[in-house]
This record gives sequence, structure tokens and C-alpha cells, in this order.
Amino acid sequence: DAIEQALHTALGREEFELNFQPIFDANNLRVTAIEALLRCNHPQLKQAGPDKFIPVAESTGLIRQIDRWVIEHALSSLAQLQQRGFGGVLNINISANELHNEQFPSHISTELGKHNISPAAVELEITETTLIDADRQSVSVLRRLQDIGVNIALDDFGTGYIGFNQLNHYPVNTLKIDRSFVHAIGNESGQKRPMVDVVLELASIFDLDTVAEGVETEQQLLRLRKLGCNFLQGYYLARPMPLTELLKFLEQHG
Ligand code: G
Ligand code: G
Ligand code: MN
Ligand code: NA
Repeated sequence: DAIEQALHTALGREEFELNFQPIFDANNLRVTAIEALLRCNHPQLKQAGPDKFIPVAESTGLIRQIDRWVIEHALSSLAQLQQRGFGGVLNINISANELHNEQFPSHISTELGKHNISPAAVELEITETTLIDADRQSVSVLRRLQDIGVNIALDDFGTGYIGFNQLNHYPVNTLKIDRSFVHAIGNESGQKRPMVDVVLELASIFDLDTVAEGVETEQQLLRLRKLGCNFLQGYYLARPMPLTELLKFLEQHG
């Protein structure tokens, strides 16, 4: 198919690129983490965006090459950030696919060593829907990743239907609250409190860190801070940007 062809071409021509979006401490608005986001300059994929081309990459098996590319470039960018004094965490999105790849934890370990990066400086994001499907093998891969010392975040949290019990047993450090909950803030007609409050309470029961995604207004920021959300990410605070811009941004906001 057309997207698959374009992915092959893009991989061959190094047409991928990472953008970086800062994540802020909700209380003092310091940058505590940065999420790496994949972009592709191939004309067809630029249009489509990762939402469209990642699923194609997953179904064709190209995702492993893409994930490798992302990890390699994310870690070398993190090494540059650290040289400029950044002491926070880099969040890297990985495909569900890797949870069925027994070699994945040792690949991460090798790459961390190669770039001389401490595992605690990395958080791997997997989508909640992925974890719902988790079988023994994926849980054991996640556990091995945590044993190495990297953090695990559940992305788009609240869009799936993960159970209490699962949350208790899965190796997870952080919940990234889906932006639909953030957008609902202020529109909770007939509800006593916003849904996001329920998610925050759930996180506190399991002693998990919380990141609110898609923060676009000051009202949302103030509300999330008041409700005790730990970290904030969204256009109101900073958009995803290339590394050179990020370095300037950090100089101004460090
Ligand atoms: O950045 P953007 O909003 O276009 O991202 C859309 C989706 O693509 C998000 O759900 C995000 O998790 C996913 N995504 C972005 N970058 C990567 C990446 O490097 N690897 C994987 N597997 N998914 C990514
Ligand atoms: O699913 P994941 O959280 O990985 O997706 C991250 C995507 O969300 C990025 O592609 C980024 O461009 C997008 N994003 C980041 N901040 C905002 C925001 O404030 N509003 C919206 N609508 N999208 C955002
Ligand atoms: Mn993400
Ligand atoms: Na998300």
C-alpha cells in the first residue's frame, strides 16, 4: 500500500525527524521532562502523521526499524541536552510490538550504555490500550525494562478500560491522562466533579505520577494544579519543536 511504500522510502532516505515537547512541573512550571515525537518529511507521511503511519508500520513489521531509529536518535538528543545542563527525563513512545520482542530490554540496555545515559533519565510510553491486551510475555518484558531502571508510562490513559487489579499488578510508574479528560474540564454539566479528578484519585491510590496531556488553556492549568496533577503537557505551555529550538527554550526557561 502507498503508506507502506512511503515508509520504506523514508527509512532508506533518513526522512524521519524527532520533535520535542516539554513537560512541566504543575506547581512551579519548571521543565522536568521532554517527550520525543516522531515526524516524517516524506510528502505522503507528513500529511498522514504518526497516528496514520504507525499502525501501518505495526502491521507490516516496519515498526521495529522505526522504533530503533527513534530510540537511537532520542538518546543521542538526550546526550546533547544533558551536555547543555538538562537534568530531567526523556519520554520515548514505543510500539506495543516491542512488548513481544524478548530482545527489547537488552537492546535498550545496550543503547543506554552506548550513549552513557542513566536508565532513570528515560521513560518509555506505551498506550493504555496496548497494556489491556498484555499477556504474560509483555508484562515480563515491561518488568525487565523496569528492572533495568527505566520508567514506564501509560499513554492516553483513560481511553481504554484497564481494571483496578491490572493497574495494581502491572509495572507502571506514570499515568499520562488522555487529553479528552483535560478538554472536558469546565464542561462538566451535571457532574459533581470533573472526570479527570477520578483518574487523579486512581493514580494516587496506586502511587503513580500523573501527567495531564493537551493542556491548552490557563483555566485547565489552574484546575489541574488545584486537583493535584503532578505534571502538565500541552500547547498552552509549549508545542513540540525541533532540538535546536528546544535548546533555546530550555535556556530561557531553565
Ligand atoms: O505527535 P502526534 O500528535 O502526531 O502523535 C500522534 C500519535 O503518534 C501519538 O499517539 C503518539 O503516541 C504516536 N507517536 C508519536 N511519536 C512516536 C514514536 O516515536 N513512536 C511511536 N511508536 N509512536 C509515536
Ligand atoms: O498519544 P501521545 O500523547 O503520544 O500524543 C502526543 C501528541 O499530542 C503529539 O503529537 C502532540 O503534537 C499532541 N499534542 C501535544 N500537546 C497538545 C495540545 O495541547 N493539544 C492537542 N490537541 N494536541 C497536543
Ligand atoms: Mn505519548
Ligand atoms: Na497520549
